[in-house]
Amino acid sequence: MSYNCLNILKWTEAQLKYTYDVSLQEATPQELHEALGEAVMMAISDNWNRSKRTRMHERKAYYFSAEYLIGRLVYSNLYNLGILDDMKKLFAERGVDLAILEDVEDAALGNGGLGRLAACFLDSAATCNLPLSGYGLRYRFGLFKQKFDAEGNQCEAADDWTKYGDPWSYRRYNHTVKVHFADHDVLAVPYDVPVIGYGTDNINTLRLWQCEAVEELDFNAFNDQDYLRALAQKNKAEDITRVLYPNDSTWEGKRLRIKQQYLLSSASLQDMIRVYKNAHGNDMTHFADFYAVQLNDTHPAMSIPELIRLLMLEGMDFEQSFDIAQKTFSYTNHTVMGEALEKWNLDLLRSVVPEIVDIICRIDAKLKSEHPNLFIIRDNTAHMANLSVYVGSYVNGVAEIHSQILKDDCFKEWYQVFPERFQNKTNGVTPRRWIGLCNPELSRMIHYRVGSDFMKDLDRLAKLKPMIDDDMVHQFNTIKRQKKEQLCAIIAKKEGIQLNPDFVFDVQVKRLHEYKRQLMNALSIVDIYFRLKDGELPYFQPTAFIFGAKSAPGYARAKAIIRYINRIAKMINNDPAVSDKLKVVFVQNYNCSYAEHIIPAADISEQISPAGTEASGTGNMKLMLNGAVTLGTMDGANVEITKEAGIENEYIFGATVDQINSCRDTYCSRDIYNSNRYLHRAIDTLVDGTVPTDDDQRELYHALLDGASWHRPDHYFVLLDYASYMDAKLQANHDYSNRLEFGRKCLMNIASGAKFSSDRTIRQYADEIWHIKPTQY
Ligand code: 26Q
Repeated sequence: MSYNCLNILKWTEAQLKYTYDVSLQEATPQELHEALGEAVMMAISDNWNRSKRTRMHERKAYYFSAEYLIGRLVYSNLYNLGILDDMKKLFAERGVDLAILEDVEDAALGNGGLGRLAACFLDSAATCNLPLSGYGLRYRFGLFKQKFDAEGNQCEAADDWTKYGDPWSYRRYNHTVKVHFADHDVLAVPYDVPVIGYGTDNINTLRLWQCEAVEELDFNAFNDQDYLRALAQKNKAEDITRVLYPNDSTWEGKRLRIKQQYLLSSASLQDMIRVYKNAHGNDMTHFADFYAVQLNDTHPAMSIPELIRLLMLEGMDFEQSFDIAQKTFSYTNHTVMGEALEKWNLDLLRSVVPEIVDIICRIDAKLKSEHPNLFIIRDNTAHMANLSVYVGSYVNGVAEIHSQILKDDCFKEWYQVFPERFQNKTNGVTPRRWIGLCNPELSRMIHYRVGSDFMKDLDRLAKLKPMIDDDMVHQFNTIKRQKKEQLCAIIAKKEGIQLNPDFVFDVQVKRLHEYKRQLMNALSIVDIYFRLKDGELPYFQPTAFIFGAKSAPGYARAKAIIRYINRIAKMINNDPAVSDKLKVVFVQNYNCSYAEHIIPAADISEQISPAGTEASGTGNMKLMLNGAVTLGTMDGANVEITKEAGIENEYIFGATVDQINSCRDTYCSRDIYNSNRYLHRAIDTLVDGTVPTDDDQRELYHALLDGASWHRPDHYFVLLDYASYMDAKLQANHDYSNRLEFGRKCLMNIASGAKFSSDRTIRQYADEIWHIKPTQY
């Protein structure tokens, strides 16, 4: 079925009239967004309902995730419906530029990679007609909004993303469930978000739970004290889904976090059991025949004991319930770093969800009786990753190298006992948002060459390879230049900094973390700056270094790195001696929508974590697909990107996993500091007053050279990799001067990007883990 754009336009106008009493031309961006959203929701309702009904009796998969970083939905929904251009035209004819919707806020119900991956997976499953539903949490406040103050500090503001409403979800109060905690019962109310497939009538569902109090306020029935108590109860319930935890790489053992996780787990499973009974009756023994559940890291791992508990309430015994749970669940690991692994103190856990602790203890006892060398509980602490490996069908890493490290290292003992459970599923990104939507100019160029709808079949990209010639390179370079101009306008408006589109755009956009080594990038820029001033780099191609990153609000070192980069940016941007060679900009509030502008404009993609630390990375894939070359280490998906595109088309540097492991014990960063005068000079700017220095920056300096109580010196090997990093960086810069050759490398990246479509990833999950098939319409 195709959609009638004129109807959608008419409904939008009607909504605007009766809700806000404004015309299309008078509407604010937020009003227009509300009205257009409601009109689209009406237009898709038949298809959405049909998709649900068709699936009733099929085997299905469910994605359980505490985060969905879905970003702005209005453009991607119109895009996937195939009506974005037509709607733009219709609005333009009436004097309204749909670009005003750029002012609409992102739905940032996630921190970074893991949350965005969940969103890409939903898009791909819907597009591939796969019966996959998402369950998550509807946080009142998403990831904080970021600004920088005059000193370059990150300042956080609440992200009140539903302030003007949320046209993309329906509240389904009739499917509300009760969730029990030690201190109170609460209601979980579902909000359904349609997940619109591209080039298909299929529409899947993302169901997000919002927590509410059980008791409705009854003004007459209460005396004053009861009234206040009831209000306090209401707040206490609503607190549970009040805010997304802004940590993305360190685990925090907070009580409220347990409540979030249990709410997600229990509500989703109760909902699944209701659906199961509707379709298959009250005999729960076939639950695992119809449902597969994927745990997005261990955040929803309490689902495992919760399903066992719920099945036992249905009359099954522990062994039977365990068996069903084991068949139902699979677990995706997203990190190898110890500090990110969830470990709950049992007393804390018991004080919130006592029934769950009893079941975890039974599971642990069973494990220890079968495999005395393995454990879930140790030192009165429950290790959620171990629980997820034991009571699951499969466990997977998110890139080849990461999955190998899981087997060799993190889960070594587990791999010996359960080798058949371990799999790899290399991440991917949805080409709809990350090429089609954000780079229509490039999409047109590709479409013209490879024909058909490559958006649905990214394998067609490979057809470009034999066609790459000077003509295509010129065309690509022209498009890249256009995307840079567009980004320059946005950065000028948002940051007040004018960049030159003739510069090389060198981009590092991702969460801020020491392991991602934004500091190494910054040091190299300071180094280049000094060398330029000394006249040592006569052939340096003018470069704009662009950063985008949020730090966890409590992560002092990460915040110090942001401040340092902002200060070197200020120094460099204000120095007329380098103004025609160097610019540095750290954009504020990097998010999905900002990414959609930055990524298509990038020439160089910085993916510079020490080998063995970045599980996969997905920004690297988005940048590759938009024709940036990777300046990176042999880490995460960089390894596979390099394999696909050819090492001659990337800039690979640094120690490998094996090299890092074999030098770990003897590594001395200070020796390198003393022997590399360039690096020495750059590092000194952390403390010598070249830029305003503070205690936290002095602490960064000492962390690199002396270590701290909790880490050895230079825990992430900045100094170890520095020289080869600088070589690779200058080589890429030099190569840029041959625009034909450089453009050819960029095109080789695009032409080699097919593997990194999340369509490929999700089909592998469907085939090799969930055992589900596309729905036939
Ligand atoms: C845990 C407990 C308490 C509060 C927060 C958290 C928490 C939240 C989010 C811990 C970790 C995360 C997110 C992790 C993440 O985004 N990992 C990234 O996942 C990507 C998708 O697989 C990979 O590409 C990245 O390499 C990986 O860092």
